Amino acid sequence: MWPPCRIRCALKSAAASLRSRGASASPRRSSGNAAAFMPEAAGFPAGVSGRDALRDFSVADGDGFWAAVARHRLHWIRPFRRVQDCDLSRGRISWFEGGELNVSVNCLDRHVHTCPERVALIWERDERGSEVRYTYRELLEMTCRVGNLLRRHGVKKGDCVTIYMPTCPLAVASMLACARIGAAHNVVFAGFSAEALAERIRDAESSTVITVNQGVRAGKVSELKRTVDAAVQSCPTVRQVFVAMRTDSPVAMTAMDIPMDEEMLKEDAVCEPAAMDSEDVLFLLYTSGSTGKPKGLVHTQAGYLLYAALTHRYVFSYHDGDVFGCVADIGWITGHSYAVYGPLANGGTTVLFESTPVYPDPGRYWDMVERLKINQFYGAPTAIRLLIKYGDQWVKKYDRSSLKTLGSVGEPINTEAWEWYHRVVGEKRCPVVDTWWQTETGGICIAPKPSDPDAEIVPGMAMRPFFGIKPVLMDAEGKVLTSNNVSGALCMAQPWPGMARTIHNHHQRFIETYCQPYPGYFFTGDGAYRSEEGYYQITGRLDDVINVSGHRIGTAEIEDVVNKCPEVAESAVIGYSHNIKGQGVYAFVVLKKGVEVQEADLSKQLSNMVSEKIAKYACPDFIQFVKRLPKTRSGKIMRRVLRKVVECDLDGLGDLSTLDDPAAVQEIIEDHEKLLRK
Ligand code: 6R9
Repeated sequence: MWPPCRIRCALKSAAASLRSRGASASPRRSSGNAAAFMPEAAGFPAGVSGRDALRDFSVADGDGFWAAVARHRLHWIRPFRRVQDCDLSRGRISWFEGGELNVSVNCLDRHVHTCPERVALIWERDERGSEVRYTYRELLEMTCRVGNLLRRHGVKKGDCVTIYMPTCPLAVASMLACARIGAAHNVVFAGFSAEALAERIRDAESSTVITVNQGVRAGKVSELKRTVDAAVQSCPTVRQVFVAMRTDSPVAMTAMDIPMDEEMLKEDAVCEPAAMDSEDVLFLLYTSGSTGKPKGLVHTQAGYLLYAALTHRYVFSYHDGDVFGCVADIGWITGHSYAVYGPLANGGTTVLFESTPVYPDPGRYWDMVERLKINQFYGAPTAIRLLIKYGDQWVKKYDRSSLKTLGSVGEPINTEAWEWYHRVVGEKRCPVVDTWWQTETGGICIAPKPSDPDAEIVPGMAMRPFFGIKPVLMDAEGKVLTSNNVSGALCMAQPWPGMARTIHNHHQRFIETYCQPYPGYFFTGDGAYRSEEGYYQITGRLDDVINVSGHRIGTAEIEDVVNKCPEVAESAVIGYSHNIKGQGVYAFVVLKKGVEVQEADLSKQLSNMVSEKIAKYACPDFIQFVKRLPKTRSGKIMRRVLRKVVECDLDGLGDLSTLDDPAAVQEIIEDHEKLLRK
C-alpha cells in the first residue's frame, strides 16, 4: 500500500497556488458571545447572540447566514455572485453560483500552507496496533500523484471514477484526487457483490475503476480485485482498472489493469488543481429507495463541502488538535462527510477505521480510543447494542479520558443503548449527540448540538435542527402540523447547501421522490414526532426502505433477487424489529405450482442469491414459504398485515375489509408460529 516507503521530498509550491480569499465578509458589528462561538457571526446583526439566536437568524436570513459562512470557511478561486437560486417545488437547487473553488485545495493545500506536519489521517488498520499516520503534506503528495496518474490515463473533468476499496488512506487520496482534477467519484461499499458493483458502474458510466488486490476485515481476506474482474465483464464503459496492494498476495492482472502503487511512484508530487464551479458534481453515491433500482444521489462542490465542514465543527464541537474518530466505512455517506470531507476541510485529524467493533475482541473501539487519544467518537447504534451484550468490562479496561463528545448515526438509538453509551462509555462526562441525516441531506440536519452548554439533551432524540434547517411535520392530507406533541412526515421547508441536487440521469425520479409528495417541501421519507418542548424524534421510514445495522436497503431490491429464482412465483420482503441490527429482513416466498423442493435448501439458495447479487447484509434472517400473499382486491400486497404478523401483533392487523381472501392471513399466521417454534 502506498507509500511503499516514505518519500520525504519537499513539497513544491502547490500551496502557493492558493490565492487570496473570495469576497470579504461584511463589516463587523457587535454580536455578543456569538462571535466567540462562531467567528463568522461577527458579521451578523447585533442581537444575534447565543446558539438559539444564531439558529433563528440562520433560518430567517438564510442568504445572509450562508454567504458569511461560505466566505469565511472556504477558499474560493473566484467569489460567488449569488448565494442561492432554489425552487424546491421544481427540484432546482443551486448554491454559490458564479463561485469557483477546488475541494482538494480546501481539504489539503491550505492546511499544508499553515501546518504541513499536522496529522491528517490515522489509519486504524484491521490488524490491531498497527496504525499509520499521514500528515497533511503526505496526504497532499499522495493525492497529487493519484491525480496526475488519473490525468495521464485520460481521466478528465466531468468523468466519473468508481472507487471500490476498503477504508484506507489511498481511498481518501483517490477521492481527493478526483476532486483535484475535476472528476466525480462514485465510492461503492466494498461489501457489495460483483453484480451490485456492476450496476453502479454502469449507471455512473465510469470508464475508470480503482480497487485493491484484497481487502482485510476482521482478519478475513476478501477478493476485491476478483469481484471487480467479475463486475467489469458486464460494464462496457470500463477502460481501465487501477489496482493497489493492500496485502502482499499478487493477483492476476488483465490487459485493463494498472498496478497503482508502482505507477504512482513515477508521477510528480505536484498536481495543478482544476477550478471547479460551485455546482459541478463532486460525487455520486448510490443508496436504496422504494424501488428495486438504487439511486445515484448527486452532491456538488461548494455547498456539500461547506455543510460537511460546518456540521463537523459545531455538532461535535470539534476544535483544532482534536482527533476525530468516525468509524463508518467510506462506502457510506457518513464516511464521506465525517471521516473525509468535514474533518479535512476543517484541518482536523481523522481516523479511518478498517476493522469491526468485535475484532479481535469487543474492546476494539475503546482500545483504539485510548491508543489514538480520540476526542470525538462517532458510531452506530447497532454496534453499541452488540457491545452491550459483551459487558462493561471491555469498555472499562481502557482509558477513555480523551473523549469529549459521543455521536450516534444511522438509525434510531433506543434509550437503553443511549444510556449505556452515555454512562459506561462516556462516564456521564460526554454529551451524546444522536444525529439524524441521510445520503440525501449531505450532512447532519437534526442533532442535540450545537446548543448552549447547559441546554438539556434528551436520550434517544435528535432534538434540534442545525443552522439553516427548517423541519416541518405533515399530516396525511399534506398540511403542515403547527402544534407540538404531534407526529407526521418529516419534510424540510427550506433548501440548505448540503442537500443532494438530483439523482444521476434521473432528475424526474428526484422530483417525484423528494419534491412532489409535499409540493414546495423536501420530503425525507422519514416520520418524526415533535415533543411538547419542540424537539424532534425520528420514528423511522415511511416507505419500503429498511435499515439493517444502519444500512439502507429497499425491500423491492431484495424481492427482485428472490423473484429471479426459477422456483419462486412471488415474494414480499419486510423489515422487523431486531435487537442488534435494528431491523432484520423477513421474506415471504410463494413457490410456483408443482415445485417440489426442500425448503431448507431453497432458503440457503435464496440467501446465497441475495448475498451474490446485493450484499451479505441484505440476506433474509427468516424465509417463510407461504401458499399465497395477502392482497387487496386490486392485487396489491398488504405488507402492513405481514408486518403485524411478524411482530406478533395480531390484535393490530387493522382493517382487513379490502383483503381479497382472509384465509391467506390465517395460514400465514399459523406457519409463522411454526417457524418461530423451530
Ligand atoms: C446518515 C445515514 C438515512 C436513513 C434516514 C433514517 C435513518 C439515520 C438516524 C436515522 C433515526 C437517526 N437514520 N440517522 N434514524 N435517528 N439519528 O445514515 O444516511 O444511509 O442515507 O440513511 O437512516 O431513516 O432516512 P443513509
